[in-house]
Amino acid sequence: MLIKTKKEIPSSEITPANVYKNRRQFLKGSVNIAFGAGALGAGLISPSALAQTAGLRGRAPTEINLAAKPDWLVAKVGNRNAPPASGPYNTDEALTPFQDATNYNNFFEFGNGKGDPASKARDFKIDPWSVEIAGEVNKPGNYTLEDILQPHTLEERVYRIRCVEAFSMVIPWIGFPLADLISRFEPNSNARFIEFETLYDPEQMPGQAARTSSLGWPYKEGLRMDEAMHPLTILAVGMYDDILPAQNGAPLRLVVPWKYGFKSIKSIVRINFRRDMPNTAWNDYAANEYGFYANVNPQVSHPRWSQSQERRLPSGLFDRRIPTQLFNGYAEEVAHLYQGMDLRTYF
Ligand SMILES: Nc1nc2c(c(=O)[nH]1)N[C@H]1C(S)=C(S)[C@@H](COP(=O)(O)O)O[C@H]1N2
Ligand SMILES: [Mo]
Repeated sequence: MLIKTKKEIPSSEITPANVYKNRRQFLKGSVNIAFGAGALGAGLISPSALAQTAGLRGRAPTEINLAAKPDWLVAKVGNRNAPPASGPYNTDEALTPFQDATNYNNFFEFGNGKGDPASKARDFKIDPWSVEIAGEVNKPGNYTLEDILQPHTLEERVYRIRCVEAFSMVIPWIGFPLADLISRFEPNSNARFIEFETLYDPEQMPGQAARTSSLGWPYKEGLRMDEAMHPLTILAVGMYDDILPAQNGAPLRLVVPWKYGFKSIKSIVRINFRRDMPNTAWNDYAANEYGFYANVNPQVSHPRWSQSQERRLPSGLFDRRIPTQLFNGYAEEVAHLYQGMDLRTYF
């Protein structure tokens, strides 16, 4: 179990600047691997293998990518509840170092390379930010981020995240149950699904303007209502004791730990309650490869690679491969949601 402290990390424990810079060079020179193209071949040497920050959350505050950090949001993230010690809401597996979690990202709005989000989202603007609540609800409208977050008490959730490309991390998110937000806006009895949308802003998000991009924008995701109401499903506004960096989905993202990472949509601007199952970005792109459910399942291969193992970051000189667990290790909590469903058909 990691001991959680709120004290300042001594500067001696922060990654030395030269190591940090070397790593940036390294990432810049790395080959871009598009989503799905050779999932297991993507073995970058982890920055932290060089920096050896294992077990530390330490970093300089300036490393966070954002045009500005709203004071009220920083204060709110700092005032969260103490986390429950362990159990499904908090794995005690070693955290992925901050450096890896923020420099090896999928956020195709900022480019196809794993290092693109970190380098191209430096000045991402999250202030002002608003979220539209739409569809089958009693209280639709445009709400400021402050209105959205105001009644919710934040807590830490240390979850595994497993990408469909077969890498995984352990990340300490800060957020609140999506269920609490849903009940506030009072969905009516027609609401059977929820659809989420990411910001569309090609001026800030070069991947949306690029002709090389094959995804449709805005990025969309969706959940069945019972999945959305499950207590493991959270909206996150922070990670590693701070607000979210741009590359991880600032200022507000979904985290659904038992599903492949692409369900955990970043930088949300719209939440739409629907009668019918929504289209989703990756399913529209390749329906035979990326399903709506996308539950982590070692038995159901992606058409182009096995899902039986995963590469746990940080990887050092050699990849650390571990077996993938059904529902990413959350089967006890969520398997009942899919009772009677053929998980091969509804992948
Ligand atoms: N809007 C948006 N959300 C997104 C993505 C994306 O490209 N755009 N990538 C997804 C994928 S494939 C993964 S694995 C996770 C990665 O989250 P992380 O970078 O915080 O680890 O974000 C998901 N959310
Ligand atoms: Mo992913």
